[in-house]
Amino acid sequence: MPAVRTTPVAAVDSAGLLAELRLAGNNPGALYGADVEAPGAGHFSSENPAGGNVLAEIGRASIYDYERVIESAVQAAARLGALPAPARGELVRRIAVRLREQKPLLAMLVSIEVGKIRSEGAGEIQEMIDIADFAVGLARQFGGRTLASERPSHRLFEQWHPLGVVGVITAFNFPAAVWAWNAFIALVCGNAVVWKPSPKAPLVALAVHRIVAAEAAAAGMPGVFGLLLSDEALLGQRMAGDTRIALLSFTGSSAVGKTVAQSVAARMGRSLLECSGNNAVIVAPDADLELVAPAVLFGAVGTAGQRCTSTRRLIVHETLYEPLLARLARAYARVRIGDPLDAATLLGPLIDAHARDLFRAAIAEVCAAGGEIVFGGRHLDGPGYFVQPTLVRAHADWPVVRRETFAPILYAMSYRDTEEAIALNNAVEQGLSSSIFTRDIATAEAFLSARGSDCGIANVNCGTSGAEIGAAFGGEKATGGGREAGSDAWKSYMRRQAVTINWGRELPLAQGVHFSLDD
Ligand code: UN1
Repeated sequence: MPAVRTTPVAAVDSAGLLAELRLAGNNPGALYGADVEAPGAGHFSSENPAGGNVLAEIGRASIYDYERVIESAVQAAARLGALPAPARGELVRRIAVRLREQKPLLAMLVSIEVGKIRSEGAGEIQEMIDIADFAVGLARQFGGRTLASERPSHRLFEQWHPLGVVGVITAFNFPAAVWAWNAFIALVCGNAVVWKPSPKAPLVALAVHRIVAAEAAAAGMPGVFGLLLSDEALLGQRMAGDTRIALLSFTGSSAVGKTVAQSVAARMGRSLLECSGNNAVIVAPDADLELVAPAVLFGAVGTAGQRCTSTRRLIVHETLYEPLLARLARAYARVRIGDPLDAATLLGPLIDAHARDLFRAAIAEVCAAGGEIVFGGRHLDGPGYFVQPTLVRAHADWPVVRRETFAPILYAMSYRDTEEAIALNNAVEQGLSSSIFTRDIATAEAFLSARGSDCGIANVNCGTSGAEIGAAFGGEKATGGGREAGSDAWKSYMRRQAVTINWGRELPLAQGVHFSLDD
């Protein structure tokens, strides 16, 4: 396949973007991994996936940097926890103002560093703003339940306190928003936050960190946001084993998530996991294909298939199987592949050469198993890591269909009855997102019932990806069980305390127990 043309990063730089963020080696002193004066442990590179060129050399945080960042977070957490929650909300409100101002710049940086198309880069920053606004409101709504005590003149209630330091390890695909889900909620809950972003997206992390750290310092709360940049596993492992980190939030593969969970559990810490998905769309016989086609296109091809919520499996009623595949093939053929900064592009690059290799390996494996490619299947010549949007007739049992490949590959299969479709939806290790297209209330309700989808997200007549921040986000089984962002996900970032106050003159015991020296 011919190579795609991309906007040279130098052209963007001459427009002042990178210079304004003091990146791209203009000011090497600004790029050290723990945001300190001197690097301790060498460098690693940030690469532009659309061009394959190096954007910046990043100083790797050392073990000494790690100690300094964690210790200052411990001290900052003590100060922050003493601040009333609405005052913590005020800090997040100020951050949201700055994010609104910087949205175009940050969005473009997301596009340059991880290859999201412009609209999705903007959506990423909007998701940060949305969760910030949510956190500001939440800061005035923390409440514990008051319960009916069985004892006279007793009051029984629950209250919530901050945990201390929350660690957040994020993936490249949502290089800012997923951190914000965790960080802004953790902050209004009264915790300091130490962030270890993906080594594939350090510039986005640095830019975000600059903004939030400046606002925290201006609010008299320096140190509440810590940043550790490294391309080595060591610091993440250290975070997992570090008793000073009360909660460790991890976003990434199920395989790594499992080791993180084990290390954190070994010290009786808490982990919050948001791991792999293998999300399916079920298309019922009465589905409206006018809705299905764009939903599947966005779910499977959007973000180059690199969302944990991306649609990877298409489970179609046998009566609609051929017409839908034909329709999708026509849509796939019209997808513009190329420079994520070009407004006409729908499909940007995969994140790196390794991701492209995994795409190629999955295509080879599905073809060897007997899969039939309906559209795509090929990668484009460099520079950059572009692949075609790919639609394959496949079988639910094949190992390649059962694992998550972070690429725009959609495996299609047909079914006969709703029970079978739901069984196929649930027949994978992962349990993040799912959706069904139907106008039939019984079919929809079967999908939503306890015997329906086993995923953390179950949608009707909209796709698997692109959730709002309002509901709790996360999934079951190998996805890890964590819930982040909206609803009552804040409870993960606090410790609950049950309180009984006896305001009477007697000491009655619960459960009618008598324990007295007098009779
Ligand atoms: C992820 O891919 O890690 O629901 C998060 C969505 C986005 C978040 C995805 N709001 O697709």
